[in-house]
Amino acid sequence: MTDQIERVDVLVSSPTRNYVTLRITTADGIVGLGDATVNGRELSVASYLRDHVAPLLIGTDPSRIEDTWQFLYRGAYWRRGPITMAAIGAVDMALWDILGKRAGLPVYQLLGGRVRDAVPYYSHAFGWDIPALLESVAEHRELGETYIRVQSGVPGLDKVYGVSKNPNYEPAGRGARPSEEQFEPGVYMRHLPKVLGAVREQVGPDVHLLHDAHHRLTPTQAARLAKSVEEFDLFWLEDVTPAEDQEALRMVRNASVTPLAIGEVFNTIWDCQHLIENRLIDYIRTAVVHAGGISHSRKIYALAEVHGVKAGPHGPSDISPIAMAASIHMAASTHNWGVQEYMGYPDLVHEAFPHAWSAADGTLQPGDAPGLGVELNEDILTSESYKTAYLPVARRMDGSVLDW
Ligand code: CS2
Ligand code: MG
Repeated sequence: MTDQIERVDVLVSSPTRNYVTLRITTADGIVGLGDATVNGRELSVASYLRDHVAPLLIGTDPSRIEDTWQFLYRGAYWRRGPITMAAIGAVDMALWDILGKRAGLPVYQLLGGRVRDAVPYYSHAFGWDIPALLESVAEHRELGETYIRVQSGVPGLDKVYGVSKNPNYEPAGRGARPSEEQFEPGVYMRHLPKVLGAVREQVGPDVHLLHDAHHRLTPTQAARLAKSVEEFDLFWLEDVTPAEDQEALRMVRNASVTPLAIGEVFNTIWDCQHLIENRLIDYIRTAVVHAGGISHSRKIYALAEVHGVKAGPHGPSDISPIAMAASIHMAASTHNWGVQEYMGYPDLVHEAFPHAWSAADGTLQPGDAPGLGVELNEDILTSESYKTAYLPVARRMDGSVLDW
């Protein structure tokens, strides 16, 4: 076969932060790219790909995308989990990229064509106090954004998720050990309604506001918080409890009509199934890279569509522009779409991964380059080597570990 897979490379690099990139090359020279980045565990995915996946792909037919997915998922015997599913996700993205390039079509066309003219995104406004947050929100409004996530500092806490002194917020700190942060739910829960009230007053009723509680509350605390912010009409309240305790959300659902989003730490449809089938959420947050790629994400979104749930994929700067491309192609062609998270990237990341997709005035466009429409700048990627970095660990004031 002239179009079989001839070469598989795994590139681990760190243009401002660590990324794991899979490159599959066919015998007739077509290159497919996939993102395999799992923030803080990049080397594990790189090894899974290099040691257990790449050798199995050599000589196979890249057009057998679903069969390759099933082979890598079921053939490993041990399944699910962020490392396995990011590795499979990267292969899947790369094979769709190759198919698009061979067909001369952008991936969204292969997925059924456009269902929307532009893909709305939300980015991150944050500030250590309410005045600083309001200033940040105003800056995002000036960019034409109509979906804005708002995160603020909490009085008495010197570090809080989602708030940074660096405009390019990267939660993973470089170093041999994770940093530790203290957090106390009570003071946060009392402060959030003041924050959201001030933002809602500034932007008016038509701007979509989002907030990420980042896994930290008990079910009862989550129910109380969701009820306390109902009047501010959030687009969604995210990760209000640890996602794996899915039945917990029924308490939140019963207490409030604040829309709920969860799932960025999920990696298969089976993780999402209970929440979706019981309509315990409004938006499913799985990212294409972490949930087995395009092929598996399509199945999650289809299950969601049946139950009135929409996609709202995770899209921080710790998924690479390749996975962002895949997500935007899916967003352009998936009916039940809520909003795409898009934090933006430092200039060096855009230079390391030249891409056809674009962001402007609060919306994203996939571009019409064949495949995913992303290239690699190998000079940058080879000059910026991996640097050990970990996401923080949170502890309560009594020293016990809390979800960060
Ligand atoms: C956050 C992420 O964007 C979000 O919704 O939950 O920033 C998350 O903290 C990071 O992706 C973790 O690497
Ligand atoms: Mg989140």
